[in-house]
Amino acid sequence: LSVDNPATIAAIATAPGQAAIGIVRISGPEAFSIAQALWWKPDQPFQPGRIYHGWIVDRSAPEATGKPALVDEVVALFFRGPNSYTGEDVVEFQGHGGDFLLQRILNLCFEAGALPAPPGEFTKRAFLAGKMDLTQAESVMDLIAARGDAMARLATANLRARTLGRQLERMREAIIAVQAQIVASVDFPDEVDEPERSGLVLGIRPVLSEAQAMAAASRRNRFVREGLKVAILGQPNAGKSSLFNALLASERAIVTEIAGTTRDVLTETLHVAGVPLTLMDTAGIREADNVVERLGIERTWLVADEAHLVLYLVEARQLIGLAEGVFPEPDAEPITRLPQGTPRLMLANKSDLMADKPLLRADVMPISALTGEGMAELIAWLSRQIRQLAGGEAEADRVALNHRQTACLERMIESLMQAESDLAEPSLPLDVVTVPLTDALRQLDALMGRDTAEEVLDSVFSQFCVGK
Ligand SMILES: Nc1nc2c(ncn2[C@@H]2O[C@H](COP(=O)(O)OP(=O)(O)OP(=O)(O)O)[C@@H](O)[C@H]2O)c(=O)[nH]1
Ligand SMILES: [Mg+2]
Repeated sequence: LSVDNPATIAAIATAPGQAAIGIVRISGPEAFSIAQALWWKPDQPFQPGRIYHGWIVDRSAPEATGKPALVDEVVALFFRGPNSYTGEDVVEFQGHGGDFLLQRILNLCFEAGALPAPPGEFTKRAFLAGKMDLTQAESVMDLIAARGDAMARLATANLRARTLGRQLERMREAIIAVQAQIVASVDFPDEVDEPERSGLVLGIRPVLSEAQAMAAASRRNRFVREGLKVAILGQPNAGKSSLFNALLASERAIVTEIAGTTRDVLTETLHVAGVPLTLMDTAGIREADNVVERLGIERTWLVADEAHLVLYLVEARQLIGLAEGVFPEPDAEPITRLPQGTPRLMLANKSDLMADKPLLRADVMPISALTGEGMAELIAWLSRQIRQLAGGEAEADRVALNHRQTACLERMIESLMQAESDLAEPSLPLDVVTVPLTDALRQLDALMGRDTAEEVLDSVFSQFCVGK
């Protein structure tokens, strides 16, 4: 088996468990004939782009009447390569969604000559067939794994418009242009003058800053992929668990009037502005005698340190008569211990008990976990924080690279910086600079999953008309 003569593969494409529909997918040169072997009408010629309705049969296990055993009633879709997901001939059987049934159809495919598809093999074939670049293949995975709308939107943008791939391609062309000037003058010193080093630096610098901006935007956007942790902190009985429940619209946490109710950290997901927030309810902070409560409070501080955003609750009535910026005795010390760089919002809870004495402080947001007052403002604050963390709305800012892509991009940045500093060293011969530039190109190619040495050469000869 080779790239020219690949195996025909088959796999169950839907998740395990019971469902209305389950799909078995076959891809490869034998896909149509394997489907034929399973089809109830042995001589029905399948037309690509058509949908067929009928039965899958098991010819190895005939019934008493001598007819092949019926396996499942299905809808069958036929795609003739290259007009398919993988670029090969593809057949999809949409049967009833049961594990046993789908496994039985799959086994029939194997008996007819298909091989089990390793994980990701269909998308890998799509990539090898040039249907998508590597970042698009990864976007397919991202889309499937997306936990929120923001990540799904980034993934679909790259899948549809190849936003990332096209940006990387522009960088690649700029590096090749610089590389070509150097290689041409080094290989053909008689025909081509040595290029000005300052001009070469000017060629590299924009790519370097674009790559650095991309890495920075991606670091900022990491939460789009991973979500944001939001910790709810405060004194016992401030109403943290009540707020947690109110935001989730569910009675998830135990709420009582006993101070020290919550001990363990509770976490649940809440979606705000398309981003999954991991909301964390914690044990109220105080000098506790009880060993269990003390352990709980230790966890509160661990949560505070790892949170991206902190909501700190104080009971509104405790703020009566206090000036802006001043908090009651038991809160003052914990507030100073909150992690410095983490954005925080001070909340004055139980505002419903203050009907006649409104708080006039700009540094706290009045809310009531009981009546829902202030919840819209709180959500608005969270969305604002998310927008700020995400940086701008410009297309260049809308990247969230995975680990592999980040590693490639960072190595590429290092190589470009190396090239720049080599160029600044007049005693170094020019061809030394080709080493980091070649490496930068290799990283870019790895990022997109392609191979290029040839193209550098092509570019050298096409740009410079070296003659002969
Ligand atoms: N009136 C009023 N009561 C509230 C409000 N929020 C919470 N409470 C009450 O305050 C008490 C404590 O609420 P909890 O949510 O358990 O407080 P907590 O901060 O989680 O307390 P610990 O888990 O002990 O740290 C309960 O009796 C709640 O019903 C509110 O907005 N208004
Ligand atoms: Mg609680």
